[in-house]
Amino acid sequence: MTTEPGWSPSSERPPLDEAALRAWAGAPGSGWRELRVVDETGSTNDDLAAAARSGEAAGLVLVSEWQRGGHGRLGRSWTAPPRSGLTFSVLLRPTRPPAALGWLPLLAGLAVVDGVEEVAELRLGLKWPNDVLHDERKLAGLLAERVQDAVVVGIGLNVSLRADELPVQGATSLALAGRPGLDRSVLLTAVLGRLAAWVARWEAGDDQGTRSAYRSRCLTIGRTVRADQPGGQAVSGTAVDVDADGRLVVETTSGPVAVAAADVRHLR
Ligand code: BT5
Repeated sequence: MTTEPGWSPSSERPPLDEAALRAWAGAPGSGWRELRVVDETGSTNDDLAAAARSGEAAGLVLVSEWQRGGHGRLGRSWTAPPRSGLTFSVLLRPTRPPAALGWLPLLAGLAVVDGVEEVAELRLGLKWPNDVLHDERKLAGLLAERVQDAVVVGIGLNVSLRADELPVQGATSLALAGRPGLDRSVLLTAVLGRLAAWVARWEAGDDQGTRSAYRSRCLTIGRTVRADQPGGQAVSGTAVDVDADGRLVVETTSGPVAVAAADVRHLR
C-alpha cells in the first residue's frame, strides 16, 4: 500500500530486495529457515506470536516495510515512517531453561551492534535490557516475548529517519549518526547473520563468551541507575554487572540487587 501518508517515492527510500533476502535466508548456513517480507502489518511480533501458537516451526523471519501498531514493552509504541528502517521479528524455539531466556533480548542487542559495525563501521553501545544507543541516543529497540514454549524476538532499527521524523526526543538513526544511504537489505542480513550466530552460541551453552561480549558493550554497567520494575518497585544505585541469567546487578545502599525486568534510567 503506497497510498498511506508517509510513504516516500521508491527512489528516496527503496524497498527491501525481497528476492535476494529470501534466497539468502533459504541458503544453507544462513541460520534461518524462511524469510518473508510484507509491505505493512500491525506488528511483526504479534504476527509471529500468532504463528507460534499455530505451531509454526522455529527459524521464520518476518520483515515489514511499515507497521501500523508496532510496540515495545508495557503497551508502548514503536513508530517509524515506511521503509525508513528495519522492523522485523524472528521466531525461536529455545531449548534452554526459562531462567536463561532473559538473554534473548541481550543477544539481539549484540547482533544489532555487530551487524551495524560490520556494515556501517559505527560503534554502538547497549543500554540494558533492550536499547541500542549511539551517542546516548536510541537507535534500535528490542523486544523478546514468550509465547508458550516459543520466543518471538523483534527488532526496530532506525536507518534513514530525519530529525523531523524521529518519534521521540532522544532517538536517532544511522543517517543522523553520519551514515546516510545504507542498503537496508545488506544491514538486515548482517544483523540476522549475527543473531543466528549469537543464539547458536547461547544454545550451545557458551555462557562465558556471550556474557563477556555483552558486558564489554553494555553502557549501563558503571552508571548510576534507577530501575523501575514491573509492579512499581524501584531500585537505585550503581549498575555493577550482568549476571549469569542476564539480570542487571545494581549495588544499592543495602547490598546488591539483581533486576530481571525493568525500565532503566541512566542517571550519571
Ligand atoms: C522497545 O520497547 O524499544 C522495543 C521496540 C521493538 C520494536 C520492534 S519493531 C519489530 C517488532 N514488532 C513490534 O511490534 N515490535 C518489535 P520499549 O523499551 O518499551 O521502548 C518503547 C519506546 O521507544 C517508546 O515509548 C518511545 O519512547 C520510543 N520509540 C518509539 N519508536 C521509536 C523509534 N523509531 N526510535 C527510537 N525510539 C522509539
